[in-house]
Amino acid sequence: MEIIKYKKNPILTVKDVSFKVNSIFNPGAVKFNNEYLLVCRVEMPNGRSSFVLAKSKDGINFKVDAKPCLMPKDHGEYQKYVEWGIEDTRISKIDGKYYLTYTGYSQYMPVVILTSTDDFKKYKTYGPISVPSNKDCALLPEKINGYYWKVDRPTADNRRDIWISRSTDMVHWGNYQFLIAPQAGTWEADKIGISTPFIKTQEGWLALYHGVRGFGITSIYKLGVLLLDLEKPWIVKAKSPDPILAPEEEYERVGDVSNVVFSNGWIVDDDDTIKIYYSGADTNICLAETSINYLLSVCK
Ligand code: M1P
Repeated sequence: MEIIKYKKNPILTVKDVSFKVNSIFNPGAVKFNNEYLLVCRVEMPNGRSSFVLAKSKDGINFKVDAKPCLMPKDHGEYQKYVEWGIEDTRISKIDGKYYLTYTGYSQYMPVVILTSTDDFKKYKTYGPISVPSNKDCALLPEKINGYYWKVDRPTADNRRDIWISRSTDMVHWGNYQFLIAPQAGTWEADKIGISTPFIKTQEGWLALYHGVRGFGITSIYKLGVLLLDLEKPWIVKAKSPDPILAPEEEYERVGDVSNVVFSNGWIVDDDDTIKIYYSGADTNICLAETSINYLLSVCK
């Protein structure tokens, strides 16, 4: 199975939200209590984002909750690092608990925030697990060699590379290592960032990443595939030379930010098909289906 975009995309828009928002997009995704759960970013009319839950029995038809589940004001002593909003969570189930890694925006610029939950009702935040500027953080779903692993994108001068680091408690991180840089002269030449959380496969740790290329006053966001070594996740085993998902349809081309497909959540179904939840033009939530086999096959 290649990539099949759902024919009735988008599956969620502002019309599905009962409170006033500018947009709903970039959801983290997880299966919880036999339901598909999206932790969606809602950009409020003032331009600052919070998260709201959307739930579904079939992974296609979602109902959005009547109010946000997590807002900047819920961050206690860390509120100053999320004053301008929380964005684009990745969700990983580790040791039976759900960990959310997302961007906290503030006058200090983007940092990665770590928060956990058992039930998507109560949340415990651990505050920033990076210094600025850093974002697009995904965790590996299990310990390797006694360590937790996170992959993120620190920014320095004109570098936009992806790095990996490790931790024994998920709060204190070290052993930072460069992982992969944008490939010059290609669709991802300007910057890359990890998109989805990692999935364990026989071939390695599999994730989607986004690549960006600028053309004059506009940029195009597309998605590719990354595969890390199972035992030594600091080694890139393979990546897709070409993007696997790109803005083509009007709902991906036209919106608050044109020509963007962006994903930070996917769900593996029992039969090995994967539902990729992604957003078109930073404005809606869409669905595409594929299989692990296909994603592995495009990695060279
Ligand atoms: O507008 C596209 C995306 O731009 C940013 O992503 P990144 O910094 O990784 O390039 C984020 O603001 C993201 O939310 C947005 O979808």
